[in-house]
Amino acid sequence: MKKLTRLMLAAGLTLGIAASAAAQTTMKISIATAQNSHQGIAIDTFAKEVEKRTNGRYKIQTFYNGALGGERESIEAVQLGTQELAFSSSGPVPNFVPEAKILDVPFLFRDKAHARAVLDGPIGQDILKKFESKGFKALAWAENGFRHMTNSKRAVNTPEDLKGLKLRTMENPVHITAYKAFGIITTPMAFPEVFTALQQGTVDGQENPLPVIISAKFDQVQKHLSLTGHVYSPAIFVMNKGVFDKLAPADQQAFLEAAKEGVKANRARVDEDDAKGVADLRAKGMNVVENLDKAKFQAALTSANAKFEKEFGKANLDRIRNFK
Ligand code: EAX
Repeated sequence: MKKLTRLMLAAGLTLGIAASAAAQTTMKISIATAQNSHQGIAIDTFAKEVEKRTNGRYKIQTFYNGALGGERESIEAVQLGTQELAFSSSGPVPNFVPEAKILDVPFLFRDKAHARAVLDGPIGQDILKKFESKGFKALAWAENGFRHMTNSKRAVNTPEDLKGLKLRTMENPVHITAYKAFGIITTPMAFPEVFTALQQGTVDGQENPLPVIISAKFDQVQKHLSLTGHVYSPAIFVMNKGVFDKLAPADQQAFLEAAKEGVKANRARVDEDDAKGVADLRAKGMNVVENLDKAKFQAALTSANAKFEKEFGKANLDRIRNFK
């Protein structure tokens, strides 16, 4: 009898411990940019919403400024399971999920509304599913925004002005193909190294959306900004698939909804930064070239576009271009 009570007590204790451990499950999520950014607000909102929607049973620890590594490393860590979650631009994603590559094609999207509609619609959702066979649960598409060129050498007014500039690029094969077609000397590099590379003159410039240029304070190390808007830069909430699969169905739902809230906050901040970014960066001393003839930049990519049509199929590209 006594033995039985002891056993029951022990079982109860074990259960109790398991329950309190569940009450404190902590997961990590990271970004390469600063907390005060469109990505910081994305993961901060996500963390808050997960906690709220799971009544505090899950706590999301947030890391900024590449504290856990660059974007490629963070996706790798999620795949391996050493980190549960990451928020990253699509830059390094093709190295893990090649099907996502098509979204990085320059001048594919007319504007943010077009890009968001594609990502939230069947095309974007199909690509999210492709992450699953690679060890990820992709929770949602978010964004960086439209990328623009900055450099320390000269004002870029036409595609000819890009020729011979040494620019840092993301570790993304589609971008590299396109930028080479512009005549740019491409130097792929992880984001956490970019500020120093610009400062030391290892590269002349880089390209990123206004929210990244502002939050990374590139105005301190770059004179010229041209609103080329040459490519839309998606971002993504990714989670380790094994970790996601182990969640109770209601908690899985909570994580998915929290990611949606993160996306809303992220997009609102991108809109805000895009609206005030030019004035802000001018005030900080940058020379900004607006109203470029985009058709000229597009025309300079004819050879690259032929490669993209061959790789992705014209029909697939047109399906995105013509999506309403
Ligand atoms: O995600 O690497 C890049 O240029 C990215 O746009 C940046 O890290 C934000």
